[in-house]
Amino acid sequence: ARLEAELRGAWERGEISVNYQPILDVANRRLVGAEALLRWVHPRLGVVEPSAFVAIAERCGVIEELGREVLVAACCEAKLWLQDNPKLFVAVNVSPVQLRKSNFCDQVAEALGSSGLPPSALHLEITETAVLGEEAQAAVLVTRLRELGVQIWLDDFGTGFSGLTQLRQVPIDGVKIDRSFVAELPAAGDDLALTGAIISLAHSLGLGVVAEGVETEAQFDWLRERGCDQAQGFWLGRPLNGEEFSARFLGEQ
Ligand code: G
Ligand code: G
Ligand code: MN
Ligand code: NA
Repeated sequence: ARLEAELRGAWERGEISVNYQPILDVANRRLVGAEALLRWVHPRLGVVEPSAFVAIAERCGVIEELGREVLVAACCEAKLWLQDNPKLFVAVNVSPVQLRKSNFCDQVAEALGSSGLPPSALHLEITETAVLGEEAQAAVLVTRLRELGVQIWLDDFGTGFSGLTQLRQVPIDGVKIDRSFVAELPAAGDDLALTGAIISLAHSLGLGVVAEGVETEAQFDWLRERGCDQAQGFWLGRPLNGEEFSARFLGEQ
């Protein structure tokens, strides 16, 4: 309850910021975009991971405000990148709680409008579990969002026990393979077969594939051989604040 109280107003107090983790093209290792990730530096506890506070923010409703702030901040940051590399995108995580709000589409349009970011440079990451069992409603919302020109990617793919065929009625642009699958690569076993199957099936449906949590060169090589499109992970680059990200990745290619 204390953490919950402290979470209210944490953004306004400047304790929460947005970091950016690079996403690279697997074939040539060039930067294609970045995922926006929250970071809370708590005055007493130090860094609190999003895995520890996003759930609290969802429970107490703070996620709505926080989600809007992240969207605007990420769009403004990405707008700066485009001066240097007009093809980059920013990927923003969207909580199921945000998705269920009737004004979410308007929030996205507002963030695009106020930042001047071209819609095609914004990818929204929605989780598999947010869609599961609600495919029809999800399809309507995703269609509206895509009409704005943004891309929709399914995050944490593989953890929700859905099949891609089950999700076919939701018009997404691609899937992000959950890092728990990537962690098992390239050792032989079920995950090996599963990850390869996800890539093949996604491609056969015309979807893009991003592998998350790439921590070793061997994992990266395996993914490249399988034709995975994009990858992110500590081996390729850690999340950085906006300034560090620009210094490290822009103006170099
Ligand atoms: O950085 P970390 O591994 O702790 O992130 C854990 C989770 O927090 C991830 O599932 C990630 O999607 C989520 N997360 C990070 N930033 C955001 C955000 O801006 N909004 C939402 N809804 N989730 C986020
Ligand atoms: O669920 P989501 O994909 O949004 O989660 C992203 C989270 O994964 C971020 O919190 C980020 O810090 C974390 N992450 C990114 N790369 C790696 C990695 O290579 N290994 C591990 N363990 N976590 C990672
Ligand atoms: Mn994500
Ligand atoms: Na994920």
